[in-house]
Amino acid sequence: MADAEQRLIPVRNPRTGAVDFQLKVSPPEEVAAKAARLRANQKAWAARTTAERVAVMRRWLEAVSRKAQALAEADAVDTGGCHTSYLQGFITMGNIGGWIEDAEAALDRALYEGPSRSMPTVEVRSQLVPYPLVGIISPWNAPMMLALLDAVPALFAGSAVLLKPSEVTPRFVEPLFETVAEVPELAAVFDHVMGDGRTGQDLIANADLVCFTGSVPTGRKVAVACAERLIPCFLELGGKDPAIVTASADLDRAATSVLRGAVHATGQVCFSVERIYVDASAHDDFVALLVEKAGKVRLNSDDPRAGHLHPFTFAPQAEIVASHVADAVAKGARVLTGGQVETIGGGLYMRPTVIVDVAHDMTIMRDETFGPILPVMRYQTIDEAVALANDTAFGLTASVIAGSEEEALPIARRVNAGAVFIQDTFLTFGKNRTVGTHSFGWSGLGGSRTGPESILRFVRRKALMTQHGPVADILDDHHLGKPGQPGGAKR
Ligand code: TXE
Repeated sequence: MADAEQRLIPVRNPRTGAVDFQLKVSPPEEVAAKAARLRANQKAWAARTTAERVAVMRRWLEAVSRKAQALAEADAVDTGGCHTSYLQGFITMGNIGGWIEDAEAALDRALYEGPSRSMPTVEVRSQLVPYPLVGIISPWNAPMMLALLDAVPALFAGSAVLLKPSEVTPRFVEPLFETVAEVPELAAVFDHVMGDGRTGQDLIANADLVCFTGSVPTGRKVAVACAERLIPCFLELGGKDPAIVTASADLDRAATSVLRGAVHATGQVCFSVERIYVDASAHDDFVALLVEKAGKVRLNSDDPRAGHLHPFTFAPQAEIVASHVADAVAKGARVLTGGQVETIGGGLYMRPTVIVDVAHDMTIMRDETFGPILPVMRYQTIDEAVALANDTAFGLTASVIAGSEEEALPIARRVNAGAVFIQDTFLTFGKNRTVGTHSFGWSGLGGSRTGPESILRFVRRKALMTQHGPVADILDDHHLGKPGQPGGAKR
């Protein structure tokens, strides 16, 4: 296709507000051609043993470690200089390195070889067959991490991967795929296409399985498109994650933890704390501590590596956050600190925003805000706290901070969320390859993206079944087995 015909998407720099990047959209025929290339190459990738794939990924890990700095810099330009951006090199290395250690065992544990328990003369052998082409549609927050979270286990499982990153944060893609190009066996099965939702739909039209991270409305469209094709999709959507602080909690510790959990990455994290419920007797002291600590948080407007909060990565997000604050104020809430979108050097910033006198008829307590907001609401009883925490369409994570783990655990067990953090917030990274979780409500759909399950999502389990006994005769009344025997017909 001639350059003149190529669709371009202007990309805004979150720190300056200037358009300093033009994204070249992959036309549908390019998406189809890349998908066909990956699909053809995937056969050889799947035919390798897991140990052989691990050896290839080890070389990729070395390439990533040589480029860790450039990857972090690109991710930081994309996001506006998020703390997590500067850790991207290490996070990616941890992701690849972790699966190097765990992939073989996780896949082996899914295999069965032995007699059938219901038909003892039948021997069963399982075989894991990777989905040929996994399509990944990723969002603008933590752009590199969320692009690779699903891609890496899919590659270890033996799938090929075609990634479509968010059109808002495309700069990390070039250095990332330079590392991929250093490992030809990997480049044969891992590629990317660029564009917006249209390209996302083109990707779905070519994939055998889709992993999506992003908003609920777009997640619905992705699910519908996958349903039309009858291919599996795994959705990681938003959250409105609650934190409960009980009367006996160490309030200083609680305020420190809740503040970080709510404002890290300017609150642009799916598992950010977005609602805080505090026992009425501790409410005022807790709020005072929160305001004091929030006042010490600095913007990184002067230097992306200094300060704590970066600008909004996606300019429209600032409007969403401001509208939630305005709705709360209009309904009687009070903003104690922050609350204003500040334009500094072209970037849009907001300081930690502590809001009290909030209620559940306010948008800020119902919809994902995705900003540095700390709406605090008092409760009278633990039953009320649990009811408020569960009064949501979402259920990604939650936190309970009490006087002791013994006090917090029974509360945590009653909260509807895929992971509940006890005596702290923001512990999602602790799950990684250790434990799988299922999101509640609108926060997700499909198997877990953490724990051993996360790699098993990319394989179909096939059974090879050998009959070692006599074959059943249709003319025999008991050909389905004798009543009461294993496998026997029930009368
Ligand atoms: O999401 P979108 P965005 C929430 C957060 C934020 C909102 C919007 O509240 O304000 O989502 O963020 C691609 N078919 N979260 O704009 O629109 C799009 O190109 C196929 C929660 O990032 O969902 C991008 O690559 N694909 C969250 C990806 O979908 C389509 C993470 C995500 O875009 C498409 C980020 C379509 N019709 C935002 N339309 C979390 N859970 O972490 C768009 N896309």
